[in-house]
Amino acid sequence: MTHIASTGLLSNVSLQRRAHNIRRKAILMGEVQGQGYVGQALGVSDVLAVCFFHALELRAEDPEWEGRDRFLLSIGHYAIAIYAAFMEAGILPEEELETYGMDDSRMPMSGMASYTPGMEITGGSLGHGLGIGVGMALGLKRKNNPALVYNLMSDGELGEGSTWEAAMSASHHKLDNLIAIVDFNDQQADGKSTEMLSSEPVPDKWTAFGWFAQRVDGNDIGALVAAFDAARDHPGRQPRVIICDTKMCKGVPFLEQRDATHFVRVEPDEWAKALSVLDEEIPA
Ligand SMILES: Cc1ncc(C[n+]2csc(CCOP(=O)(O)OP(=O)(O)O)c2C)c(N)n1
Ligand SMILES: [Mg+2]
Repeated sequence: MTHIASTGLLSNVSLQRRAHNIRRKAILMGEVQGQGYVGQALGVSDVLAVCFFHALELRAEDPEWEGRDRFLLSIGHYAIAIYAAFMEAGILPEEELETYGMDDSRMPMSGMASYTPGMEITGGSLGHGLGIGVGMALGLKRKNNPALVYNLMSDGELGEGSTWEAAMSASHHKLDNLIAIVDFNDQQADGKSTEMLSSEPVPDKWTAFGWFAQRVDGNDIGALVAAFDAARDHPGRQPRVIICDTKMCKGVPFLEQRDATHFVRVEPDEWAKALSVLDEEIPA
C-alpha cells in the first residue's frame, strides 16, 4: 500500500509542480465541456497540492481505507478542482479526464459521493460540509480512529448560519481531529464576499467560537505547508481552521485580469492559450 502523502518529504518545489499539474488538468477538463469552475480550480490548486501531497494520509488504490484522513468537499461546484487533484494523486485514472461532465462519467460537474471514488460527501448545497465533518469527527473519536477530517469550504459558506452552528458544536465537543480549510477568494455568486456579507475579521470570529485559527496566503506553498503542519500539531483540544486567501484564476494572468466573477467565461479558443500561458511558469 502506498501513502500519497509522505509528510514532510516533498520539497516545496515538488509541491509547486503538483499544483501546476492540478491546474493543467483543470484547464483540460474545462476544455472538454467548454466550461467549469476553472477560476476556482486555478485559485485553490496550491491548497490542494498541500492537502494531497503533504497533509493527508490516503491510499490511492484504496480510497475507502478505514485509516484515511477524510477530505470533505463542502463546495460541490469545486468538483473540477478535486478531480484534477484525484487524477494527479492516482485516485482516478488520467484517461477519464476526457469524460468530465458527460453522461455516465465518474466525474459529474458537481461533486457527488455515489459517483466518484474518494469523494466522501455530496456537496453543493452550501453550508452543510462542516456539520457533516463534525459528525464524522465525533464518530472517528468514538471508534478510537486517529484519522483527521478536513473540510474544504468557501468564503461564501461563511454567510450560512449552519456553518456557525457546526463551528460552535465542534468546539463544544473538543474536536481536535477536525480541520476546516476556507478558500477565501473574496468571490461568491453575486459579487465580492466582503461586499455581499462581510465575515471580516474572519480569524477573530473562528477564535471566538473556540477554534485555533490561522490565516495564510493560499497561493504560497511554503506558508500553506507551515499552516497545515501547525493545524495538525496544535496541542489544544479544539478544532482548527486555516483561512486561505487565494486568487481566482491564479497562474493564467489573462484570466486573472478578467473581471473576477463566480463563473469565469473562457472562449473556445482560449483554453489552449491558457494552457500555454500556464506552462510558461513551470516550477523548476
Ligand atoms: C444553500 C445554497 N444556496 C445557494 C446556492 C447557489 N450557489 C452556488 S455557488 C454559490 C456561491 C457561493 O459562494 P462561494 O462558494 O464562495 O463561491 P465562489 O467562490 O465559487 O464564487 C451559490 C450562492 C447553493 N449552492 N447552496
Ligand atoms: Mg468564494
